[in-house]
Amino acid sequence: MTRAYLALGSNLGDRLAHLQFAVDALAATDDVRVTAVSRVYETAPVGGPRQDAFLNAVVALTTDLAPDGLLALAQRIEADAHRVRAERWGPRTLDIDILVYDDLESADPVLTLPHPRMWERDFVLAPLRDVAPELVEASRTWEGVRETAVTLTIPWRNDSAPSP
Ligand code: A4P
Ligand code: MG
Repeated sequence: MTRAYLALGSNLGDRLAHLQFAVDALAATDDVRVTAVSRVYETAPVGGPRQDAFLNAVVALTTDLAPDGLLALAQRIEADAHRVRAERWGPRTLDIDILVYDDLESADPVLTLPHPRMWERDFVLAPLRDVAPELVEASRTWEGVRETAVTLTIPWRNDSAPSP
C-alpha cells in the first residue's frame, strides 16, 4: 500500500458536486482507500484566462495502483465529469492532480512527482495542510484562499470488517 495525495479543483458548473464526484469515484475503486479529505476552499484563479473562482480540496488515500495507474484513474474520473480540455489552465469541471506518491520523485512530463507547482500554490497547500500537516509549514498564511463552510464526505465502504 502506498500513500498518495491528490488535489481536486473545479470552477465550472456545480463545483462542490464535481469535487464530491471525484471523492466518490476514488472511494469506489477497488485498489484505492480514501483515508481523509480536507476542508473545501474557495480560491482566486491562478494563471490562465479570466475565469471564475475555484473550489479546491485535497484527498489522502492509500492505493495498490502504480503511479501510472493512479494517473489513468484520475484522468478517467476527470473525463467522467465531462471535462473538456480547451486551453491550458482554463476553466474546468474537474481537475485531479497527483501531488505526492509516497516519496517518489519523477521528472517525466507525463507524471511529474511531486507535482512541480504545488509548493508555490496556496490553493494546494491550504487543503494539503488539513490532511498532511507534516508536509506544510505551520506558520504560513494563505493568499487568495478562503475556507468555506461546505464539506466533502467519504462514502462508507464495507471493507474493513474481518473476513470470516
Ligand atoms: N502531469 C504531469 N504531472 C502530473 C501530476 N503530478 N498529476 C501531466 C497530474 N497530471 C500530471 O494536465 C496536463 C498534463 O500534466 C497531463 O496530461 C498529465 O500527464 P491537464 O490536467 O490536462 O491540464 P491542466 O490541468 O490545464 O494543466 P496543469 O499543468 O495540470 O495545470 P495545473 O498546474 O494543475 O493548474 N487556480 C486555482 N485557484 N485553483 C486551481 O485548482 N488550477 C489550475 C491548473 C490553474 N489555476 C488554478 C487551479
Ligand atoms: Mg491537471
